[in-house]
Amino acid sequence: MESKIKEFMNLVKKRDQHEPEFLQAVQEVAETVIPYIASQNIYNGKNILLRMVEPERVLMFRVPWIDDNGEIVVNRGYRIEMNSAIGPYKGGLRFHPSVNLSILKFLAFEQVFKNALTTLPMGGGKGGSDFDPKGKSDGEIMRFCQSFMSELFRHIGPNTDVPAGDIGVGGREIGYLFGMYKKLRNEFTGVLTGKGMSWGGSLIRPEATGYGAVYFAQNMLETKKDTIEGKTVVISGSGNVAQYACEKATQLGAKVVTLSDSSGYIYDEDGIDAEKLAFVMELKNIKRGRISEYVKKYPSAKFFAGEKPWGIACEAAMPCATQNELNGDDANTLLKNGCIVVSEGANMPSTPEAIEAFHAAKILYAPGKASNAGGVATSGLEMSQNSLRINWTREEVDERLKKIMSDIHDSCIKYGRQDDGYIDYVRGANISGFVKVADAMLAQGVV
Ligand code: NDP
Ligand code: 2IT
Repeated sequence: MESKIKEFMNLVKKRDQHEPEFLQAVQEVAETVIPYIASQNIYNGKNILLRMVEPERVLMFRVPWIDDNGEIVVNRGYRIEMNSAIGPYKGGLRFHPSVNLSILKFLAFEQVFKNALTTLPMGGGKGGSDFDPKGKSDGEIMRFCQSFMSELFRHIGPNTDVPAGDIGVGGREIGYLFGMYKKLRNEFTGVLTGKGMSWGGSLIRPEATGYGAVYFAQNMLETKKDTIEGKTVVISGSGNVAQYACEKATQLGAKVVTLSDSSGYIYDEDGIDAEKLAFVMELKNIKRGRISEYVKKYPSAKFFAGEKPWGIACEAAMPCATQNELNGDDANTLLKNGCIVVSEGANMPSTPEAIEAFHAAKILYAPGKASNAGGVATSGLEMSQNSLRINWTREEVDERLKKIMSDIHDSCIKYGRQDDGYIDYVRGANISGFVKVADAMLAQGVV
């Protein structure tokens, strides 16, 4: 089996040797899915995984725009249309200076499995730009989004490819992107998700990723007849996912003690309650400030510049910032300090060494493609509401979200339970997502 996996990875490495994040994401899937394929006659010998690692289409384009000083700036735009076997391409847009082909291909690849897990009919895609939104004026953000969409509009559509937000892309950016799409196409359709409530958005979509990751942690803890109530939670990030993970964990009786950004983390021993979180939301979403400012408002909290929060003792950890933000040493520190559950809000935040440590210690560990699927699932619910031209209530969407997270948890158990009862959620999520997409690909022939 080892040699089969190696042989497969060598093929991928030969083509994509300069894409480390993509290779990392593929390696994890290959290790779990190739042994499964070998045990199933219907998938064996069909090169399905080889077809899955090749995007159906990669779009790369120039995004020229004019900054507030009148200078012409040129960024690079991308959309990876990875797999449409079970539905239109679906996945977010990331605006961050680190964005490149490797990062977007890893995200698009993970998205294919994640979207399949949601039980909704969505294929996988991802896109974005190396544009850095930090320090830009509203006008600059708008002009950039308009230029980006003036190329992307010809490739997307409600039945073709439906982008949404990710790092650096929230409600404001989706608004500017939607406005330009509507103008160019002269069509009001559900082409993007994460829209505002008065123009086709869904209640609970802003909350969905963070809420879903906490619901998933609850589902995992239930297998041990435990709950999140009373637990100390360490969260990284302070953006969309981190904020709503903090909100839901607190509502369910946990104590969240950290948040972070790329400059460092804050530790609030007393817990980040609803009032403090409201301050963070205004600071990050409206004033677009830095998390370090938290300690000016709440002086009993501490700010640790340039550090990550994984050294703080906790029972639950939720990495909600970015890929590879939690390494093997961090994982060992968390374990030493008594962490028993890790629910990833970000995509691929734990390195392979960290995952190995969690598995060796047999703690509850959920990979992002399972535990953060609530965001895209609720995007799927937004698409349904747009097609039906109706709006569901907050309670209705939240109930559906909870049910989807619990169904994802069930599918992880179905394919991830080991002989000793331990649930390998990585294996469970990868095989379950694979089966759904592979069956559709087999039915549709070699295309
Ligand atoms: P936001 O842009 O709202 O927030 C991102 C947060 O992560 C910020 O606090 C940011 O800090 C921090 N961060 C970003 N890049 C880095 C970095 N290189 N090093 C350290 N910190 C960093 O994004 P989201 O909250 O939407 O996304 C967070 C994660 O969740 C991503 O991995 C995303 O792919 C994933 N995700 C998002 C979903 C969604 O619906 N939005 C759905 C599923 C997954 P700073 O401000 O300093 O950059
Ligand atoms: O990584 C993700 O799942 C997202 N950024 C959300 C994608 C979406 O289409 O809602």
